[in-house]
Amino acid sequence: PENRFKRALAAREFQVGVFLGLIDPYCAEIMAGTGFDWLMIDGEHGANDPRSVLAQLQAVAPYPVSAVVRTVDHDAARIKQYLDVGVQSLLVPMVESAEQASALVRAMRYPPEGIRGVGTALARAARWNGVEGYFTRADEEMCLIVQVESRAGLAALDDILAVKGVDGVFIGPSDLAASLGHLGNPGHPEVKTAVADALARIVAAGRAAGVFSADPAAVQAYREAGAGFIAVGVDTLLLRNAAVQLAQRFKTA
Ligand code: 3PY
Repeated sequence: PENRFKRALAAREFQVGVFLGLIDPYCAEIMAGTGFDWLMIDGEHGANDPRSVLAQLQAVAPYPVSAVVRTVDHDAARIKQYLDVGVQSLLVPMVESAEQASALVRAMRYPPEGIRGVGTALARAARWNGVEGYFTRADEEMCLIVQVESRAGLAALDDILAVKGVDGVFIGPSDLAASLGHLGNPGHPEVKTAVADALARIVAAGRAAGVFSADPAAVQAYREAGAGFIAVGVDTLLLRNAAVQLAQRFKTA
């Protein structure tokens, strides 16, 4: 099936999203109906696996929202399992070289372009069942977003942007802050300047630029710097903040 997220990024349609860390299809379905353009199912900091990711993909499928899955690492075998359950858009953390980006592009494609193993799992047996030219079509609809979030990643950004098959680059301000010596302070001016500069370089290279920020002023600044897809919150924090506010409102002194 057509990858709506890939098309939206290529068409420069601004995509506002939210991170899902609650590891649950019930929560994912609630978030799918809230108006966000994309949801990031977090397999890096959330304890997801292919089964929990599949359950969330199924939960959000009826809604007009795109699902992006973040992997815990660059492992091609793990990526294969995600693709086999139907994931089409991957966000891969801590990419620091063109070699790493190329290896990810290959992991998402069948031979001869890539190394993806050929199986008869869900993606092929159900979603693409009976579709003419499956192998080529499946490759074409893959969307790879690499995450640059370290000093080394920034230094390699131009090389990474030159890798064919990288649809976009997502800047991780929290890890970048840590790497730049400002652990816990993604709002530090040095970090914000580095993020905005990276976003502008990504756009200048003709790729989609993405970033996370829960600070509305920073979201605006990053949008002005060229970010085409931004995650503006996390379900865990949204739940907690709403619950704390409600409790405080009715708590007797
Ligand atoms: C980061 O900020 O480091 C991320 O990974 C995205 O929030």
